[in-house]
Amino acid sequence: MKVRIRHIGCGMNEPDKQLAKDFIKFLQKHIKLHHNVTINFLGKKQKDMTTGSRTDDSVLNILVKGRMNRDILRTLAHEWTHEYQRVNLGREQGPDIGGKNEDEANAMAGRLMKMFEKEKPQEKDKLYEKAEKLVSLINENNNINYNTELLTEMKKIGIENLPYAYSALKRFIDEKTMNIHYNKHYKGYVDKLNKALSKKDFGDLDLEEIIRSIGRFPKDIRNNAGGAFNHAMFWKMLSPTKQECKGELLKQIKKDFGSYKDFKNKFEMMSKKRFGSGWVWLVITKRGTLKVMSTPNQDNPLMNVINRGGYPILGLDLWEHAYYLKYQNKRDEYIKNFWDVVNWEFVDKLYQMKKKTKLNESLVLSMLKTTL
Ligand code: MN3
Repeated sequence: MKVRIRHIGCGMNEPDKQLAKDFIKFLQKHIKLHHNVTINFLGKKQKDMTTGSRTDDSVLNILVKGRMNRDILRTLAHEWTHEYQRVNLGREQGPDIGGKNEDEANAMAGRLMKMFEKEKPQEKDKLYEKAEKLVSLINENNNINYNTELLTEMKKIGIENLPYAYSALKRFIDEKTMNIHYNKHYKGYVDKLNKALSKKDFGDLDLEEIIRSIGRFPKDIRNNAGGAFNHAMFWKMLSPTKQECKGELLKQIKKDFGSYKDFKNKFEMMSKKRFGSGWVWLVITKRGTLKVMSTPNQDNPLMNVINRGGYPILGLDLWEHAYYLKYQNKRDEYIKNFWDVVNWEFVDKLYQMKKKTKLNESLVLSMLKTTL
């Protein structure tokens, strides 16, 4: 593996260049890439970038302009993590739940900076030098009114885009409900989660890691992290075009439930039995088998407070906010129509991926296990 470094009008002096080189060595030690990358330290931002960007042919662009500091290295660590996700983990096309790639890169970058500071305490002063300066540089470059929040912005949990129009799932749910569900309810969970996370330093975690370790968080984080994660999954589990369940997944369903019809019946029965608000899930267990289960409120089978959970690969929102405008009290009908919009292609991909990785291990956590 080779790293090619280019300095393009970035005004880095020799000590800065050395620091950057040391940092790249450090990155390679902890997040090993096996392919060649080019790192451009730029004096001027390119289009589509704020402080960093990346191309699919492994070129990382990092905005420097005059000074080397913590935020610049953090940006580099962030883009480097994305390279790892794309090439080593093959995540580019893969299912990316809850903005996982982005959240994970943010969390990783934060962690890597702390580790680097521990390894190189003599560089600490330099790293923190004039962090505000970068912000003002970006301001004049962009003509966007950034404020100092930019520095903490990177730690936030992101919002998942809706992969279709609000009206695209009409057979299942109407445009108005979809709009309110996505913009008011889902975004509300993410906003409240970020607000709650900012009150105390819980460490740099991505959303999935928060879910997996939810027991150590207060109740409001449990509700809002659950709401953020469940809905981020849910949007991806729905498809505007009707799909069939097939392949490996169908085989496993037949094996664990007897037949596809038996699985559907079980899923519908569990949905109807859920009293009040909650979710019903198809879950892959630690043993690699499939099962149907239901969770109350915004809990998720992946939460470490849930008994005999697992990784959910399909879920249905049973809150009234998901269906009431269209179905009112006819929740059974809403459950029935769900089958018309299941994105089986996505569910199958998720199943394949989770079958291969150890269920109770976050990829990034396991990468850094020795240092945590
Ligand atoms: Mn909902």
